[in-house]
Amino acid sequence: MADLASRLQQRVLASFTAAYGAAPTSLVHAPGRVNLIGEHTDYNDGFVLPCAIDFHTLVAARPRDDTRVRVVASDFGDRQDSFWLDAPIERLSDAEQGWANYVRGMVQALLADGLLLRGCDLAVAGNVPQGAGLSSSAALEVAIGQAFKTLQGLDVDATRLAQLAQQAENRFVGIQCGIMDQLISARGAAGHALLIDCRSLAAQAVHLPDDIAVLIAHSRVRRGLVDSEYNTRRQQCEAAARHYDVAALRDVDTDRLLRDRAGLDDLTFRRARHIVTENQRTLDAAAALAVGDMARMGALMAASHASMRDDFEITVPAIDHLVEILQDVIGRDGGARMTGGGFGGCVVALLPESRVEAAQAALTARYRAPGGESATVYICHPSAGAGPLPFP
Ligand code: GAF
Repeated sequence: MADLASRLQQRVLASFTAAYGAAPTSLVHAPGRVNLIGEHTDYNDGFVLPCAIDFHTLVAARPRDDTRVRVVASDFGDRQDSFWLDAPIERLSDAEQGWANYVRGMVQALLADGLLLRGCDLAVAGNVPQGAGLSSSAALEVAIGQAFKTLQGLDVDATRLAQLAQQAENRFVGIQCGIMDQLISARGAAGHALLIDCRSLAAQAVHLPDDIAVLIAHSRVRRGLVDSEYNTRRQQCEAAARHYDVAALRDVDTDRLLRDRAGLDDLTFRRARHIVTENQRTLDAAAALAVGDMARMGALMAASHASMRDDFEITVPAIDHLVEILQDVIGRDGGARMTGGGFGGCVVALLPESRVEAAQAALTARYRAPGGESATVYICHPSAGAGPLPFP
């Protein structure tokens, strides 16, 4: 992993120098994330338990004397974008320069927050797998914010940076995501998951047992429906909150869910049941993990997956199969479930390090995506959130 990080560092520095003919003056990073449990609960003001992973977006930066921002993207064939801080920042077409909208959106959010920005030259490179549901876009937004913060010494804390990154995504890019991905990218803690209360944004670090590996298996199923279905799920949750007459489903407990169900159609009830039970599972999971009770953690992960499959209906058959294979290998020593927005993407497993090889072998033998691909497996380490990197 250290090799991967240093290769990434060399790549971003080389891109910067090739594009601008000078060396950068600072280097920052922001990580991707994997969510251990608590899915679709963030925009219901609920609880999530993600950890930042050791796959990152790096930004090399150098200040300019004017108000221009130039950016080169190493991961997109060194394509460049450029705009001015004192002119309206336009949204570009996704087909042409989709990546640049995350940069533009973050800068726009910083400006809208009243921060005085100076121009700069930026180079971006990342190794967070793209389109896998591991939050490569949140890592990019947070890394851009961190680059301005580091270059200019901006007085903006990690939580505010995450909120501005979420605004960039909601208002500029146009995805109505919750706060989880940006918050864990900004505030992750090495060796820990964070139990985040998405209403107060308070976070409690939960140590992962030392001999437990975090395995991510990418199903290689494209997350095709995720944007439209994501927005539909949000609307269904809002409709359920209106039925229960609460600000958000966070305010409904399991007793009330059943007691005041009358008049709610079956589909909306099942959506609400996922959120209400998932919030409780997330709190229980944080408690189980904290004492190293992996059997309980595994049971909660299994129940979370079943709820996403049957009530929230965001899994697909290939993902369900991937989870079953991992659950077979892991037994009661840990667990597995789909992670992220759904409709493809990745499965996360917590398992004893001694079982990682067996899990990999089982996936190779038993799993094929509908297109015939094998799963891609990443072994991750819970990592620190965004910040400056020592300059080489
Ligand atoms: C996506 C969103 F961006 C998050 O805010 C969260 O809702 C997640 O899906 C589902 O838990 O990653």
